[in-house]
Amino acid sequence: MNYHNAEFVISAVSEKQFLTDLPEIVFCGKSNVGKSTLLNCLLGRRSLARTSSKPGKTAQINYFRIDKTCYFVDLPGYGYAKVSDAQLKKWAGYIEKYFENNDNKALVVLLTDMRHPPTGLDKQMFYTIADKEIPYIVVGTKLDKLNRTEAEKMKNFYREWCDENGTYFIPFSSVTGHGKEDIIDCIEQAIEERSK
Ligand SMILES: Nc1nc2c(ncn2[C@@H]2O[C@H](COP(=O)(O)OP(=O)(O)OP(=O)(O)O)[C@@H](O)[C@H]2O)c(=O)[nH]1
Ligand SMILES: [Mg+2]
Repeated sequence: MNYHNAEFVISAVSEKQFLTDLPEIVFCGKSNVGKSTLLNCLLGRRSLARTSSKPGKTAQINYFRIDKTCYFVDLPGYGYAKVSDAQLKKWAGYIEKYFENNDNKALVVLLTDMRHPPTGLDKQMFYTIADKEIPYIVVGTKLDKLNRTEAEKMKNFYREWCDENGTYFIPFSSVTGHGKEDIIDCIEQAIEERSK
């Protein structure tokens, strides 16, 4: 798959706008964890998906078509307290609707900030996905912000946690690109599985 052949398709705000014609790779995790940044890094683009140092940047379900083969789907982040309850409810509603039809979901990439253990909301999201029997992996972002000792400690923690939950952990840094190839391998494998 040629990751450079990527285009933004739609910011969906209602069920009617959800796309269903290609397999989907879904990026999901709390606000500010680095979903849009990871997506740009995989695509080798600086700002195809808009990023921000302020949480709450991605407010719709954004679809990017990759090489006419699959969609990368950038979900709004959860857990950001400064957004109004009404807005949070709206996002939760989109996400719930989005996971109602899982026919095309090839892989969910669950992101978590490697500096911390998963939050309650992270766990809730992870278990929800696991229940739906969609293949998923956990990616720990911001590895570059940890020193070597902390990085080893958190890698071991997450590996163990993922083992217990029947999934695979990949530490990642958008600054060094660490983990990018591993994530790409998982995506390629998931798409291959889907097309069997
Ligand atoms: N140092 C470092 N910074 C990162 C990394 N990944 C993301 N960031 C930074 O974290 C901030 C948030 O990144 P985004 O990609 O916008 O986060 P998001 O998960 O899409 O956030 P929402 O759209 O609000 O849900 C930005 O300032 C990024 O530059 C990483 O691996 N290392
Ligand atoms: Mg975003």
